[in-house]
Amino acid sequence: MSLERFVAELDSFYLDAGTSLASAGDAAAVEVARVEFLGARSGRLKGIQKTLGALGASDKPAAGKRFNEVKEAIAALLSNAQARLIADPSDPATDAIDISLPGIPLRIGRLHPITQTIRRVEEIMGRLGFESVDGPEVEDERHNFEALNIPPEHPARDPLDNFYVATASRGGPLLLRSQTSTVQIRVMECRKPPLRIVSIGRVYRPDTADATHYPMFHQVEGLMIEPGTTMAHLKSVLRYFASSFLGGDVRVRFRPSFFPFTEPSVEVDMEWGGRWIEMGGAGMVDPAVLTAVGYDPNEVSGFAFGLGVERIAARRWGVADIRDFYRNDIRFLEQF
Ligand code: FA5
Repeated sequence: MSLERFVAELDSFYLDAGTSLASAGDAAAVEVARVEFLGARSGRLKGIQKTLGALGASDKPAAGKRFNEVKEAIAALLSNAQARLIADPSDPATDAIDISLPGIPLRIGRLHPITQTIRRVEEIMGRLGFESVDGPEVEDERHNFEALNIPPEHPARDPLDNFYVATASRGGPLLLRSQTSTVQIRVMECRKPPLRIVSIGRVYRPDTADATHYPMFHQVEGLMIEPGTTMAHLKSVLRYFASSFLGGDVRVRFRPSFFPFTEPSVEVDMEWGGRWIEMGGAGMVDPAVLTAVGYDPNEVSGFAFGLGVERIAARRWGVADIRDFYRNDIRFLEQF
């Protein structure tokens, strides 16, 4: 056989195979074309390959080169045709994606239980007229201690009991606030009574983590300043809060205590499984604190409280260890 004849056969093969593959409308037609042109046993390309042997030795290199070019070109057209059909999901004859199958359901996200608790506390306190306000997490010593009547020698200011950060050039040392009582001062500094606010946010203490402690936790601070406010108002508000948040049957106990910025002061305990758990501190705002922010203690009085958010959340849902809130185990978090 001559080289010209061999090349002419290859060209007509290329034309026929290309036309068939381009016009194949479904996967079955592509397969028929594949077998006809490229089939390993009796495909047309196989037949042409066999005639290579009949060429003269000097024609073989050029013929072989041309043969390989055509073979590769047709292989490319074949995979294009297959890809084109798979990409067309409206063709039921292909094994393309079945658009009638139900989809994979998306996992619905939800709010973290601590976020849910914060929103619920704000909602309950809002019913009593307490407005929600925010304060900074990086504080100066004035708002975290001094204005709250906590003098420099007080053990609560020990550097080992606080997370001090870089010393500010003008305002003195800065620290991650150890309590939300800072916000009482920030609000009273720029507003006049009457006041009813709650402030919920993160606080930081170098406490060792255990079932009831974490080095970062949240507090709910409440503050009410109005003429004639008494300890009875404090008890009523905390009882209302506890029964709204935890259920009507929850028992609340006030235990005498001491905080430098309240007088008298109490610890607020709630009953849980036959035991009393400390949920927070509270008291009547100390007259020295009122004076320091420019209020007249003869005209107004008020109460303040600070509750641990993780503890009330744990009590509400029966979580035995507050560290579970921060383990990020989806199986735990999914339950809320
Ligand atoms: C205070 O922080 C006061 N500022 C509360 C206060 C506010 C008193 C207003 C008077 C008036 P205490 O340090 O006791 O108080 O903390 C309050 C609550 O925070 C605790 O009862 C507890 O529920 C929670 N708490 C304290 N430390 C941790 C901790 N490491 N992890 C989780 N919760 C904590």
